[in-house]
Amino acid sequence: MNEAIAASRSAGHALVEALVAQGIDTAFGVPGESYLAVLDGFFAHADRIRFVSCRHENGAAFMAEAQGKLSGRPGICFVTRGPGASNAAIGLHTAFQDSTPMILFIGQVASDQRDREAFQEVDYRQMFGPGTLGFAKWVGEVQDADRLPEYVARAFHVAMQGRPGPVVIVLPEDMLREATSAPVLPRIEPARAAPAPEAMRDLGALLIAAERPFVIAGGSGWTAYACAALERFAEAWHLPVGCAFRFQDVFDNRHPNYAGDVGIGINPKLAARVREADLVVAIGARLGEMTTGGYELLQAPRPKQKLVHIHAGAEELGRVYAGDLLVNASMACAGPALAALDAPASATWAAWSAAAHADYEANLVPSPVAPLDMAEVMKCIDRHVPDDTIFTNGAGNFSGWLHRFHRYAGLRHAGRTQLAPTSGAMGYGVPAAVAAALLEPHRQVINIAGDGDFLMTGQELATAIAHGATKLVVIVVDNGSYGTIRMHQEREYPGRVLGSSLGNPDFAALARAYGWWAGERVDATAAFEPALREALAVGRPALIHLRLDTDVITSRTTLSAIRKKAEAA
Ligand SMILES: Cc1ncc(C[n+]2csc(CCOP(=O)(O)OP(=O)(O)O)c2C)c(N)n1
Ligand SMILES: [Mg+2]
Repeated sequence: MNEAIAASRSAGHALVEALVAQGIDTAFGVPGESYLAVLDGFFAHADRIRFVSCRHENGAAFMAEAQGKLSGRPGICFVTRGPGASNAAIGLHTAFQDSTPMILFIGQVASDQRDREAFQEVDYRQMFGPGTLGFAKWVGEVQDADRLPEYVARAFHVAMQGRPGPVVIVLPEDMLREATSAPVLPRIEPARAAPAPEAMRDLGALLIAAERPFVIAGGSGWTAYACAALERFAEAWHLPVGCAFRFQDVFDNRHPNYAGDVGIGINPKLAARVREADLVVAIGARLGEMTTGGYELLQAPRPKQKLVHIHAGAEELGRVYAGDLLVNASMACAGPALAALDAPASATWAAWSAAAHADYEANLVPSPVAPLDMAEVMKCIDRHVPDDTIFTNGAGNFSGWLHRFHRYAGLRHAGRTQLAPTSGAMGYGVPAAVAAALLEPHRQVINIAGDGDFLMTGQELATAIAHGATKLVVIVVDNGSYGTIRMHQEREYPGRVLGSSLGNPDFAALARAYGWWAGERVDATAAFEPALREALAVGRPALIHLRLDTDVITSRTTLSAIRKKAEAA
């Protein structure tokens, strides 16, 4: 495309050209009459970019969020005004909490109808604007077709720079139809903050002075190169490395320095170790509620441990914690700087580090459960799928077995292998899996879903078939319950159970109705392996329905034990 003289075309076409120029080959959405000119642009450029039409905007937005997580560049979602934008809000919230680059384009009423509460009119700057913490880094509205490339370019910059996150671009219907000869702008690379040399020297000094250091790695913006550098840093300094909540693929789980995940359902020994550390070096992780055990493992606002926090977003530094050293740096620059730090010949804490890994290994040994042992299910999956398999999940206790027993291959070897919402959004797993299967069709994708979680976005099974996904297996863990909530009820109000029981469909029959393969329901551990073999070999999307006793509420305890304890208290 010649940048200097672009032929005149509608702004809708120019927008699709701009996405192509940014390297985007897939956009997700649900069509609406508010952005027909953009759909026509997708039609015109169908040889270079596809529009994946979804069955609900929550599915489309989650798919775009997953695209952002997988690629490190903004995931792209298109929705129509009021109703479409409202449905897509959960994807924005997830991208915000997970620091995922994403752009949500929303069709808007025509400019000459504005402010009348015209059909489906919403003011998105108010709805998602920076005043509403948690939805968007920036909301822009394009008034002038000639400035559309400028808005798209800024959206890409804002979504990727600093702490990555979602951006909303509002597109008035009449603007999209206007002709423009504005040239598209070249591919954007985010500006990246690098750590100052003095900061690295200070970090070295803090490490030398420490006795029990601990690294928490996580957040977004990691590259394979930066992850490899982090590994070299951990090896040279003999540091134990834990991964932040739902960023378990930042560090290879099989590496001898790996200490486990610092998230929900944390290994108690790991929690004790983080508390006991005298220096915590948080690299890329946000230090949110889930990673800090409710701001308790690291006490807010002044932790007992010395704290070094390295983060790409300056506004994250000192937001909650008064750290001893705050370093504003992108992971792409921080990784190599850490690897370049001169390490001492030996570290006094080498045994502490080895013990951290031994605790992680010991935590992989489950206590047996009958008739269906979820730990064995996870181990069986790991035996049958390659390292670069992408695992997705939504929210619910079922995810605890995945997070505890699956060993995520590090991003440095396999790219991202974990698509999971730190926002705790139920319904994330199915659309994320469909997106992954469409975007990276050569890789196997496994979604572990809860029965509650699955039905929030299960309609996207249709999208998987319509767009030709193949290497995709959904495993529904059916305990007949919004089990997580039941667990909290039994803890806080023992025996007073309301609203958490589920009447479920026949999940396998449902999947078959969508054109998926599904076998017999799996009620016992021994039946899982043959079901998985078939699902992996069938050549089209497959669903496995597992029946789990409601009482088996986590990998560590039962509902009856929780209730008994609460009643005794
Ligand atoms: C969109 C959304 N709605 C509600 C919740 C609150 N919530 C968290 S876990 C959960 C139950 C999950 O049920 P299920 O998927 O069956 O998993 P289980 O806990 O039974 O393993 C609920 C309702 C949430 N996290 N997200
Ligand atoms: Mg359930």
